[in-house]
Amino acid sequence: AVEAMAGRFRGCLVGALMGDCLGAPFEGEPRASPSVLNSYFRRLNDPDLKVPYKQYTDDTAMMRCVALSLIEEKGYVAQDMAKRFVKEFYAEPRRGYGSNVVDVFAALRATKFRDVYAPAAMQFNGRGSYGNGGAMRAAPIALFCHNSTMQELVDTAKDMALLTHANRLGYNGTVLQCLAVHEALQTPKNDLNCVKFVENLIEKMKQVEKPGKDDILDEGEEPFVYVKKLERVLGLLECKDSVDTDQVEEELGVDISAHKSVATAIYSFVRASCPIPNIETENEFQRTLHYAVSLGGDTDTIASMAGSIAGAYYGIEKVPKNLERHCEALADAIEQADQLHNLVKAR
Ligand code: 8NA
Ligand code: MG
Ligand code: MG
Ligand code: MG
Repeated sequence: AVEAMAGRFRGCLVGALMGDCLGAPFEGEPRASPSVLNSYFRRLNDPDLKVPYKQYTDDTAMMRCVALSLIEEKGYVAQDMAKRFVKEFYAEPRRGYGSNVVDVFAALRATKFRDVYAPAAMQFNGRGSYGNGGAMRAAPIALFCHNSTMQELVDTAKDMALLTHANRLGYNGTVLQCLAVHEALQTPKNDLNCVKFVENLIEKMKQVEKPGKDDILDEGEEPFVYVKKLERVLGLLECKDSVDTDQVEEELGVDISAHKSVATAIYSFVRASCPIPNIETENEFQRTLHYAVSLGGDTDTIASMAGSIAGAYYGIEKVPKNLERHCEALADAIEQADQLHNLVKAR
C-alpha cells in the first residue's frame, strides 16, 4: 500500500488524466444526456471491455511538461518549462490545443526563448489570453508546493501561467485551480465540509485578486471575478439538488475561458461529494468526473481540473481500476506523482 499522501499525489495526477481522456469525446458537443453518460461510464467499467485507449489532449500534454520540468529541475525554472511546452507541441501538434496559444509556441521558438514571457504578453493585442490553458495544467505545481507557503504557491502558479496566459483572469484562474488542489490535499479524509472548502478559497482569492501594481484590468472588468464566482458556488450549494445543468452553465460557465470553467470544476468536486440525481455511481471520485462531463462545453478541461481536485482529496484508492486503465499513459501519471512526492519529502 502506498503512503497516504503519496496516494493523494497519485489520485491527483491520475484524476487529471482521467478527466481529460474520458471528457475529451464530449468536448464542444451538445450536452450529453443522462442515459448516454450512464451507459458510457457503465460500459467503461465493464472488466471484460478491451482497452480501447482514450487519448489524452493538450491538457495532459502540457501538464506532463509541468510535472517533468519540476522533477528534472527539482524546482520551478521558467525557461525549462517553456522549452518543454514548445518541444511537446512541435512533437505532437494535434492534441487539440487552443487556437491562439499555438502562436505563443511559434514566437517562443522563433525568438529562441530570449524572453519567455514576451510572446504570451503580446497575445490578444497585449491583453493576454484568459483561456483555461494555464489552469488545466496546474495540478503539479500544487503538489510540488504542498509544504510551501501560500505566497510561494501563488507566485509559482502565476509565473507558470504567464508563460502562455498573461491576462489577469488567465493567471488568477491558474492560481485558483492550484489553491483548490492544495486545499483538497490538506483536507483530512472523510472530513470534507463543502461550504468551508469554498469559503477557504474565497478568503485566499480575496488576497490574490486584490489589484496589485502590475495588474492590468480589462476594460469594465471587476477586480474580484473569482471571489464572486466562488460566492455563486456557495449559492448553488445551498440550492442542493434543485440546481440543473442550465443553471450551472449560466452562473459559473462551462467554456474555454478560465473565469468560466475553474469555479465550475470546484463546484463539480464539492457537489459530487453527495449523490446527484441521474448519476448512477456510488463512487464519489467517478461521480465528480461524470458530473463535470454532464455539464457540457469544455468537458475535458473541466473534468480534468475537477478530477485533479477530487483525486487529491480521495486518493488513488477511490479511483476505479476498470476506468483508469482506459486512459493513455496512465503509468506515466503515477510515476510522475511518485517523483513529485519524493521531491517534496526531500525538500
Ligand atoms: P488559448 O490561449 O488559445 O485560449 C483559448 C481561447 O480563448 C482563444 O482561442 C480565444 O477564443 C479565447 N480567448 C482567450 N483570451 C482571450 C482574450 N483576451 N480575448 C478574446 N478571446 C480570448 O488556449 P488555451 O490553452 O487557454 O486553451 C485551453 C483550451 O483549449 C482547453 O479547453 C483545451 O482542451 C483546448 N481546446 C479548446 C478547444 C476550443 O477552442 N473549443 C477545442 C479543443 C481543445
Ligand atoms: Mg484538451
Ligand atoms: Mg537543467
Ligand atoms: Mg478543453
